[in-house]
Amino acid sequence: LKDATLAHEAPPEAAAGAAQPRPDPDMREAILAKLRFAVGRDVSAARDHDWYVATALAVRDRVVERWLDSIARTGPEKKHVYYFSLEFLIGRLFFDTVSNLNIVGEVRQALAGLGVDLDRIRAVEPDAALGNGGLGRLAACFMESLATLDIPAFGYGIRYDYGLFRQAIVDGWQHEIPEDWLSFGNPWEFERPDIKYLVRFGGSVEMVGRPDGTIQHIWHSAETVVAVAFDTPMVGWRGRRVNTLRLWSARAADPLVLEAFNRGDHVGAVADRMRVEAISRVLYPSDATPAGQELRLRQEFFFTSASLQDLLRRHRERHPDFSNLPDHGAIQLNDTHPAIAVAELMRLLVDEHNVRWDEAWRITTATLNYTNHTLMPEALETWPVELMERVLPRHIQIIYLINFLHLESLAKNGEISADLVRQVSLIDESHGRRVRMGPLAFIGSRRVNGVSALHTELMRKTVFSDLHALYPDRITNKTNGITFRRWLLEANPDLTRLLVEAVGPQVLDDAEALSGLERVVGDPAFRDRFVAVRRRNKERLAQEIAARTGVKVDPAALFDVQIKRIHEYKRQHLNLLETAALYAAIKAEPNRDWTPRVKIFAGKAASSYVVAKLIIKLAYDLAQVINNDPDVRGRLAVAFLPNYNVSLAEIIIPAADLSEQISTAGLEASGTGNMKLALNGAITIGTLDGANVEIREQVGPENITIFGLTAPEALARKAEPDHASRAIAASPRLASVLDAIGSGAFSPDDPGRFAGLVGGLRDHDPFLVTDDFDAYWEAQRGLDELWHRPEEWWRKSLLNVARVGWFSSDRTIREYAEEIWRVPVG
Ligand code: GPU
Repeated sequence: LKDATLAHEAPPEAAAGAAQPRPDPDMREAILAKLRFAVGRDVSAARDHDWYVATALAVRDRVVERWLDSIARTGPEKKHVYYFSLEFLIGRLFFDTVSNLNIVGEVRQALAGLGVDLDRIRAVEPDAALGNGGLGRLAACFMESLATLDIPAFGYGIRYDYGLFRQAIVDGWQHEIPEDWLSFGNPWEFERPDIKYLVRFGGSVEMVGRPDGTIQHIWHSAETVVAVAFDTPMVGWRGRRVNTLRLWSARAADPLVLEAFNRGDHVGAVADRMRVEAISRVLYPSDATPAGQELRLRQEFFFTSASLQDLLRRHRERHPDFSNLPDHGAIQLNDTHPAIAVAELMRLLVDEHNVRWDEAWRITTATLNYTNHTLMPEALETWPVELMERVLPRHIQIIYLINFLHLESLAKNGEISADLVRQVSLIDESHGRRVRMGPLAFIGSRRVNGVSALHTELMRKTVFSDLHALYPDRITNKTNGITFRRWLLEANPDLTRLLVEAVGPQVLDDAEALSGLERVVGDPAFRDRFVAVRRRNKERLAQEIAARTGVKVDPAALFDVQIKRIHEYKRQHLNLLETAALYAAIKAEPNRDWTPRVKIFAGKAASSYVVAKLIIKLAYDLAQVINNDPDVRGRLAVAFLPNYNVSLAEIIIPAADLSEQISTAGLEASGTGNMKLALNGAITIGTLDGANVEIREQVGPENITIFGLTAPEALARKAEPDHASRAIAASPRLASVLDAIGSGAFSPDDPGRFAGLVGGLRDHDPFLVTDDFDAYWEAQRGLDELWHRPEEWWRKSLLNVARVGWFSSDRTIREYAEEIWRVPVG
């Protein structure tokens, strides 16, 4: 068992019974050879980036061996999982790969022998930020767990030239800078020029009668785009299996042909080419709010069609027909972004492969599955019928037919009211005619899942209640999870080493083994070491804060962390109101024994989301006043860290004492940052929302701070028209903090800056910030007191680490495998 633990990272004395890595001359030679012959640099001239690429390529060779071996070992006969997702928020791959292959020590030593520091060169790698937030990161965690569990799988998505924008904060305002992540090349991807498919758009549909009386539909498309495959190996823990992430890039169909078409119009020909290649140019930066633009629909169809063609081709190479497709493949639709798969799979089977409609429907609904990630009505995707007719004329026909048959089957099962038709029809007639992608995905799928227990229950009771009544077995819950390899072993190696020592190396393979920690929570020596590890992590974060913002913070203070996309429903502004109120309270009673706190925020706002950008500005303005006020120095500081991404999360999470999960109950489908923070020892302050509910069940109610309205209470409260004014009238503290912010106390350069934000809270407050304010304030003060009893605080913190093993994405994927995909788990 070579490198059985993280021993390769540890000094020899810390390695609990594990063998030390042998110095490996091969790795050194491999790196040198790559530097010379692949990078084209001499050792004397090599810079960090050259070393990074050379090392990545040397490591990649090891990956490729296992990759080819995985493919050979599996064979195309075995059932495959196909994870369709418009987003894969991967982050960096170099250290993840080295760590999962268990060669950290080997690589570190080889580089050290060449005078190169592993940690310096790993920081050179740009994040692969092909996603916005939780949904995209979940897809990345799932790819890792699929490989870890030895499940043959493909991830399918888009190879965006530009990932999620880089966030710069200029005077408190967010600016978006293009994320040109491929500009220095990408050593992890393999272009596959031979794996390409034609994806068509527009035009018209001709109907031709066949001799047997059926009708054939011939789609005369107006535009053809080529989808070219780029494959990235996805390495599982201990390199057990390597799966493929296949991302499609859009290319114009033969540019020469195009040019001939546009004879004499060189500029027009190039412009057409730009329009085609725009499909894979950039990730839409909105999180949970549909962009609604034609380019987005083109992206969705582009990758869905290419992926379906790819897997159908592979099936046909082995089988005479598609009748057994569901036995050989299970497709998971990550939200409705690939929901057009329902119509496209039907089209491919019926129009291109001459499968009978009923048989095609049986195959489709036995192969597809759909994960829902939000209940917020404004976030549910719909497409104008008129747009779909223009972009996908054949698909709209298929959707109409699916809808007709669906409504007809209801009629057969009893009387059907106009009301029920309105509820379950795939066409929404209420705001112009629109195709509802959620119901389309629901009807076309074998299983439909939510991402936490509460979310799934609300799916059954709210958005999908009518469809649930018709198909009571279809909805199932699969509570989200996170990969412990990235979020514990890689992000927090010191804590990992301590855990291995305390509970044994099996914790590296089995997250539930963390429960062994229960035995040592009362051991003061262990606790001191735990606190010392956290202290080092906090020092590192303090350095990062100083480097990024200039704010100096004390690592001994309570690090209070809210890191996630900026959204009104996530309520960063509730946290900011509490910050301003705490500032006022400290100034009013400067001699009290206040718990020193650092309020740490990070997150991006969608570029068009004006209120979210104003919330960032509010954090910044509060920081300016608070951090420069000597009256509160050492007791309260505020930092907004720019450009939150996976790599920054890896630094913040191991250093967080308090995890803010304060969404309006009923609105956060799950949350996954909540799991990462608890795993690293943060105590959660949160509402009974999403997976917080299950975190409470796992860690015990005494080890989490829950406050505020529950989901049913929130729903009822929102319906009371004067709820906000009553909440404000009942809370002098809230009233005064709203007055201060609203009148410009924190924005003297523009006193009216936050008047609209505060006015919105006074008038509507749809996210119940005012209603939950007092409960939140009280909960925070309870935590202040707890911080003064460190023994109790660290006991709770440790129990969080001990009890969150269930949130491993290995558990989640095992559940998908058993119940939804019906594939064996290795
Ligand atoms: N989520 Br819909 C996104 O990140 N983007 C989206 O477009 C939609 C949902 C998130 C949920 O907000 C979060 O609660 C959940 O944990 C995550 O998906 C993964 O399921």
